[in-house]
Amino acid sequence: MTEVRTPSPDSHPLADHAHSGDGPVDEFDLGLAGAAAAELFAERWTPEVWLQQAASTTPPLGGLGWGCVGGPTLASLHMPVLCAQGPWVDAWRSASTVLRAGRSGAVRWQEDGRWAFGQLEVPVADIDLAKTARLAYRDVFAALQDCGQPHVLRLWNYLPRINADGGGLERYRQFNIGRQQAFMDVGRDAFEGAPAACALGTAGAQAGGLAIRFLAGRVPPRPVENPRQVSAYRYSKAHGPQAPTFSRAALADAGGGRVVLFISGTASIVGEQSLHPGDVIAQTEETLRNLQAVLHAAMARCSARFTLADLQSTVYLRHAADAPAVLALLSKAMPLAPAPRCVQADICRAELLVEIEAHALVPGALA
Ligand code: 3EB
Repeated sequence: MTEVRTPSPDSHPLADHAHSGDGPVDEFDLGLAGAAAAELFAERWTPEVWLQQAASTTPPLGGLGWGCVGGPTLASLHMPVLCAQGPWVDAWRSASTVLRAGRSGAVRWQEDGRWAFGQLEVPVADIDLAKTARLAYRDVFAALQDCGQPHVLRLWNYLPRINADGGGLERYRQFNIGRQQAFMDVGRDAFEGAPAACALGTAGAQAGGLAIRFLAGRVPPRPVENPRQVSAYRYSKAHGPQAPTFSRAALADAGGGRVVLFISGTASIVGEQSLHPGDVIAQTEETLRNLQAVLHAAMARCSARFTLADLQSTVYLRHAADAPAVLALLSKAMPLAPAPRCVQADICRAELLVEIEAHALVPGALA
């Protein structure tokens, strides 16, 4: 019988918020059967359940904490929660035998031999966000190498005052310059084959720095594009000197005869143009058409059948006051889906009022 060692909160490497140098790498043998290790699971937890699970003999790989403080292994995201469920954690876990934790520059990560979750938060100055983004992504790519799970399945980006001017250029556009450059620096796909992602703005005194989260794995995911939209990495210069680096969605084998679909932030964009300025309801309806189009594109690439009811979704709203109307529309449009979660955030184009992202785990196999 293998001895079970549970990380104690203060000795856990992720408890160390220092950003300098590479930290120690600890291994926690959790003494479970190995066969299930390849399976990936997503769970939506209350902050209390997160704390229990993180201290258990089967801790999650990591998670995104919304409006909550989840203890030493979870850095919360600084956005007001607008849904009735209140603060929550999107946890990612497997049934693995071993979790290994480490630090690569500013990134703290955990991996289980098949999947990895990483997080970083770095301070952001008023100018030169491109450089900040490039350096942050250098650490993300170092982490992917160090943790042995080199392929990104999904990236989440949060930055303060995303629509503000950053010295002659909108800060989101500066971020795009640094992000794309960082992909090129290490020879990663910055166009076709880019990871699924989102990029949102945080506001107010709690805005924090540039926060990045990622889920990675041993096997490259299969990118999916939306035929209603120009691929974001092919946007014209009208949307900034360097294009955003993300695919509309990504598909991966989740083990156990299931596939996982990660849908990037999706908004009221057709072609490459924002539609329905000033009308949050029409924007939400257009976004639903885009989500449906992504599901159809994904189904062409695997045997899984996806519907809107399969989606665990997160809704970002520029204006908190829009939450009741948008959530009511969504519960009508996808009545059988798990209740969407919702936070206040700035969307990366000033005219966009709503953005929806989602993941789904359903039976099937990659085609
Ligand atoms: C769009 O379709 C809306 O910059 O990583 C959605 C998802 C958006 C990801 C990103 C931006 C990003 O262009 C914005």
